[in-house]
Parts: sequence; structure tokens; C-alpha cells
Amino acid sequence: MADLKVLCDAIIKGDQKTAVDVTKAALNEGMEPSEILNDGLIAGMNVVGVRFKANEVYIPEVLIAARAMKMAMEILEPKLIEAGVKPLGKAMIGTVQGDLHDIGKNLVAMMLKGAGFEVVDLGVDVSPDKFVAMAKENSPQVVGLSALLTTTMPAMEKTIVALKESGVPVKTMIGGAPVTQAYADKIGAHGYAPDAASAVDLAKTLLN
Ligand code: B1M
Repeated sequence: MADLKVLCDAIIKGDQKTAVDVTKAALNEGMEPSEILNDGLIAGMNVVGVRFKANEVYIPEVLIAARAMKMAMEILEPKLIEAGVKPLGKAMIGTVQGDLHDIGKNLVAMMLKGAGFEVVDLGVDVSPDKFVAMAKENSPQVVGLSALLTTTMPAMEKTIVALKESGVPVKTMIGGAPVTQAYADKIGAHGYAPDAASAVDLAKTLLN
């Protein structure tokens, strides 16, 4: 019988083959897709998030775990849709205008997916107008902005102002190496997260 503890461990270790094999076996045995998601995949990514925050694992391990999760999700996703399983929430994320750095932003997106969020990733160099247009189109509850350059931090403020003026009911969170909680407070963001695992905790808080 497929063992979800094995699936959870495969995600933690980033073992793609085992993650995919156990997911397939569990589905073939008739296990609920939501059970496979919550007790196998998300449980594994949660452990990775906790260890990452505690500096017990580093970015490469998180990326490898996220890749294993992505492979297993490709098999599970159609079954989750068939079963009508709702995501935890919808988050939209992008790197702000003028900024091409996306490694941290991608990590945040992967961790959010790992935690059960549906994620709309707008990519890099995203203008305030595009954030607004895509927020109207996708109705996320949370919009995440990433910036790695001191010169592109003002684009965060412009984006937050544009989102507020548009009246789209979203909560905003910001992050990136030069960004601080003080800056988030100054520009009126709803939250700041220093790393990808904290971004997941923050996004969950912002849902409520
Ligand atoms: Co650039 N770069 N770069 N760069 N680059 C930095 C950021 C820099 C600090 C290097 C330096 O000078 N020491 C410096 C910025 C200085 C400053 O403004 N203070 C810099 C510069 C100057 C530049 C250029 C201007 C260089 C030039 O052309 N003269 C240029 C700008 C291009 C542009 O964006 N318009 C440039 C270009 C590039 C590359 C294209 C070569 C490449 C980016 C490749 C890519 O992203 N696809 C690059 C890289 C790789 C870096 C460094 C080396 C690494 C950044 C990174 O990926 N870190 C960086 C120096 C450094 O940091 N050591 C540097 C790993 C990543 C996982 O961390 O992104 O911080 P980070 O994400 C973390 C957290 O910040 C947080 O979670 C992540 C995981 O824990 N986080 C969030 C991030 N986003 C979040 C969002 C959230 C919450 C948390 O909520 C929404």
C-alpha cells in the first residue's frame, strides 16, 4: 500500500522518482487526492520550510524539494481538479518594474504552491499597471512584490499605490534582499517577509 510518510520524506529529500511513483501508486489504490496532497506533498514542503527558516537546509535543497513536488503535482493536479479540491487561497507574485532578479521570487512562488496556494506568477519587470490589470483578471487575495535592487524599491511603492487606487481588494506583501519591515510600513504594504518560508506564513495570515 502507498505510504504517504514515504511520499513526505521523498519531498524533503527531493527524490523526484519516489515522489512520482508513490503519488501514482496512491492514486491507483484509490486514495483521496486531497489526502495525498496534504499528508504527503504539503507535509513534506512544510518540513523543508521549517528547516530552511532554521538554517538547517539551504536554497539548493529547497529548490530540489520544490522540483520533486512539482513533478508529483503534475500527476495529482488533474485529479484534484476533478475532485473539486479548493486551493488554500490565490496568490499573485512578480518582480517589480525595472528589476530582472527572479531566483528569490521563484522560490517564494514554489513555497507558496507547496503550501497549497494557487499561484499566478507574473515574472519579472512587472509594471504597476500590469499588477493592477492582472489582479483584476485573477482576483488573488494576496499580491507579492519582489525587488533586489535599491533602485527598484520605489516601484514597490508605485505598485502598492496603484493597487490601492484601483480598489481591487488585495493584501500586499513585499520582500527581497534590500527590503525591510520599516520600508513595508513606510509604503503601506500589508506585510514583509525576509525569506520564502516566512512569506508562506505571512500569506496565510493575510488570508484571514
Ligand atoms: Co544582481 N545585484 N544585478 N544579478 N545580483 C544583486 C542583487 C547585488 C546585491 C549584487 C552586488 O552588487 N553585491 C546588486 C544590487 C545592489 C543594490 O541595489 N543594493 C545587483 C546589481 C547591482 C545588479 C545589476 C544592476 C548589475 C549590472 O548590470 N550592473 C543588474 C540589474 C539587472 C536588473 O534587474 N535590471 C543585475 C543583474 C543580475 C543577473 C541578471 C546577472 C542575476 C539575476 C539572475 C536572476 O535572478 N535570474 C543577478 C544575481 C544572481 C545577483 C545576486 C548575485 C544573487 C541574487 C539572488 O538570486 N539571491 C545578488 C547578490 C547577492 O544577493 N549575493 C545581486 C538568491 C535569492 C534566493 O535570494 O533574491 O534575496 P533573494 O530572495 C530571498 C529573500 O530576499 C526573500 O526570499 C528569498 C528566499 O529566501 N524574497 C522574498 C525575495 N523576494 C521575496 C518576495 C516576498 C517575500 C520574500 O514576498 C512577495
